[in-house]
Amino acid sequence: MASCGTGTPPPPATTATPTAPASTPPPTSAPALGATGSPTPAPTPGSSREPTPETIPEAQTPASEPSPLATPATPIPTPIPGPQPPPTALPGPLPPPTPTLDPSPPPPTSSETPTPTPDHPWRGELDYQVVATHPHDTSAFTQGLLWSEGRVYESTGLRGASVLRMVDLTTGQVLRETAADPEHFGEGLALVGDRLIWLTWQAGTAGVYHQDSFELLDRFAYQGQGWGLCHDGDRLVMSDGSAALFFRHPETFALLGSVAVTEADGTPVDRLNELECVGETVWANVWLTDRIVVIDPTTGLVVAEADLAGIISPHPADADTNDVLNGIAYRSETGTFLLTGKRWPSVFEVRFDGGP
Ligand SMILES: [Ca+2]
Repeated sequence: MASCGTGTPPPPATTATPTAPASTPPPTSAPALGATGSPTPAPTPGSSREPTPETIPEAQTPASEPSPLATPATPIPTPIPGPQPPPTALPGPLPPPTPTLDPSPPPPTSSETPTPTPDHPWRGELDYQVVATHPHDTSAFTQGLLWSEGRVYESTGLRGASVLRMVDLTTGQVLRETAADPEHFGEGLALVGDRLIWLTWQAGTAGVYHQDSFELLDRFAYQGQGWGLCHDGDRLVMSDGSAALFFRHPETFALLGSVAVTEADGTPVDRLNELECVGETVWANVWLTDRIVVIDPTTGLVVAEADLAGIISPHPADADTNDVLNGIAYRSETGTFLLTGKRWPSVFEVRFDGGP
């Protein structure tokens, strides 16, 4: 499981790159300045809050492997009136299909508006309490976050600065770290057994690292973009910035299927980002917002949501629109969640009313 573990924590690495722990601000429940739980409207071009492509890559280009919900990048050109080409001969026997490493995902498994089920009834908006505030490296452009065996595992983005880290929660000290290829932009992170799987945004490759040594053990190739990743104990669940979740084999990374994620009224929930598998649900950050959605992966239905707009003040995104809420890790032994954001000064430990 990506989120739980009771074994003995590994000893601190001698090769660790210590990072000065950030000071720990007091827990706060003050409202955020200007933040809302609603999706952030597109920034005004030229404004100081306009995300830059370099630091908000997810908005830069469409996925090379369009998701079932993706919008075509260019409009279909209107045919120009004029002489028509001669009729094309009827096609002959088609060549056998060429197998691909990672075929396009199948269409969403449900074509009807999903409805809450007795197993996953609508839970509404979740209230929460901050039970602890921990330091977070304000240079960490957080893309993936998980908890295992008493440690935080975090992956960060930005080309030339993407790292995979083992971090002490209470001090913020980096206990072990490895860097991505400078050409790679790090993305989501999941744990399968003792192997960490770390996505890249556009490079189509995921690194497989030993949880303790951070030794690079393997690589998986995939098509399309990598955003969030979590392991539900059976399958990997992956996001690509669209309103779809993709399921992959935890050992081979083979694509197993996908599901369209929607609100109760059928509206697609776009921009799914960092993920956390919690029991039979998938929790997801919605990029550029303070909203976390709880998804039933069997139907794609959002069964609950949380508005974290008030968890930090001043809100880092008010100073830099890139610095949004992103990072969910579940501590199964305490039933609490660790939540942070890109270059946020704190990791907030939160308990949601009613439990996970
Ligand atoms: Ca996570």
